[in-house]
Amino acid sequence: MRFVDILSISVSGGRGGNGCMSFLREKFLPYGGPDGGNGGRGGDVILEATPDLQTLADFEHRRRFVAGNGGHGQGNAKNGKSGGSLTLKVPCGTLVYSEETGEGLADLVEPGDVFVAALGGRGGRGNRVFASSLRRAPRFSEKGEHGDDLRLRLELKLIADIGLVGLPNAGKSSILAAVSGATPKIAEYPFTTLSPNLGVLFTDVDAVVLADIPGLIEGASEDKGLGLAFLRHVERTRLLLHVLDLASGDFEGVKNDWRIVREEMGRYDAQLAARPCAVVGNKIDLRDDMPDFEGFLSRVAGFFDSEGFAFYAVSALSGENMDLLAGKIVDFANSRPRPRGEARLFASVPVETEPNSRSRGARHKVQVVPLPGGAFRVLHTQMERAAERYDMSQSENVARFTRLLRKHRVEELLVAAGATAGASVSIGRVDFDFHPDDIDYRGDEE
Ligand SMILES: Nc1nc2c(ncn2[C@@H]2O[C@H](COP(=O)(O)OP(=O)(O)OP(=O)(O)O)[C@@H](O)[C@H]2O)c(=O)[nH]1
Ligand SMILES: [Mg+2]
Repeated sequence: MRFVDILSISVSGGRGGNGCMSFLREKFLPYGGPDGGNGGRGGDVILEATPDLQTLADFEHRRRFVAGNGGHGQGNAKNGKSGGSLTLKVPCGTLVYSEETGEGLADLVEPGDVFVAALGGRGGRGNRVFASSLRRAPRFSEKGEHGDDLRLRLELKLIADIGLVGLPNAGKSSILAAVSGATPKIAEYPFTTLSPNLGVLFTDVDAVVLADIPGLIEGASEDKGLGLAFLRHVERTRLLLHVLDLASGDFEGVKNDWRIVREEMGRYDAQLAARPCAVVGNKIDLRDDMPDFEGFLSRVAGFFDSEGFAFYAVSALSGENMDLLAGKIVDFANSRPRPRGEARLFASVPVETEPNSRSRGARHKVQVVPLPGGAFRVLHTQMERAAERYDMSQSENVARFTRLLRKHRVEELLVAAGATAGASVSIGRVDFDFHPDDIDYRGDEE
């Protein structure tokens, strides 16, 4: 399967069902009370992190997700069914951004982390709800609301404890295979690894996750080789293992290899270059091909010692010193357990507290915005929602809505903004013609 780590999707909550206007009709009971039920709530679109996925590739073929609509209310006080919610599984480490604003909305790190990406619309209320001792026969009901509708950018930053970095062909994938159960592709040519591999090393305390990424080369920051983008998958590790190929037996060459990778990492992110790092000199099984292997190895070890980095000489192929390396990895991971949740770049929103995308940026002050062509838009969250909810084919709803406009002095504001009779005015998703004062006002209160 292709490795995909950035893409956009669109999500829509289901529509709320319409409320019903109905009156009880029974033989011998000609004037029964209002009995219209409520519409059901629209379903939500939810993102949930799972350890079973390591890529966003599943989203490549389907980008649009719509949850189920709520059922309409019916007579006989029957409420509509709630719409079905849709849960989309994403890999652990998925960041969610609003495509429109760029705002970070959630960072799903731990298995089971969830984020309500799009809330379903509220169901409309049936006329039964509006009955009171003063208003015995309400002849109106509400329509269901639209669900949230938004575009999201998903970006995966894998969650791993330890990251393997180095030049192509150094043996990163071989080391991953030797210390964990992973079976990455290993071959004698550079750029064998084209997308990150994760491997797990089980310890008494916990499982340590290692990430093996494609090799970096000089100029990776200018997009040479596979570029630096894959470094995002070691960004959240606590320790880097920098793998060096010792096969050349050339001290200056090894130092140069080290420098290249350090510099490229520094260009990606200075923080990454400052991350705790241990150096692994690999392929020491080839010592017989080198004239003064011991002298070479002690120079390399001395260099890293003076630089302040732990150094381990190993052979992923023969297994020499691999137990030692695995032991060091485990010690490190146990002494510095992964801070749960703290790896998050920003808070993820748990499902029980509504993310309430609607209250996010709610507009409480009425604004009238002139549009080209003599039209106007009224911005005000409560009125926008009412415009959507009120079924204007029912005259009592028209009266209710008119009262709301009066309460917020919309007519005056429109006139002040230059609106003349017949101007087109939009509130939320609904358009009206502006006819000042032509709707008769019956004084009963909400
Ligand atoms: N002799 C010897 N060869 C090794 C050792 N470790 C790895 N190799 C070989 O080196 C080559 C590269 O190994 P990989 O593990 O694919 O290297 P990599 O760093 O993952 O390479 P890229 O994915 O291309 O960045 C393969 O042919 C391995 O068999 C070792 O300890 N000794
Ligand atoms: Mg590899």
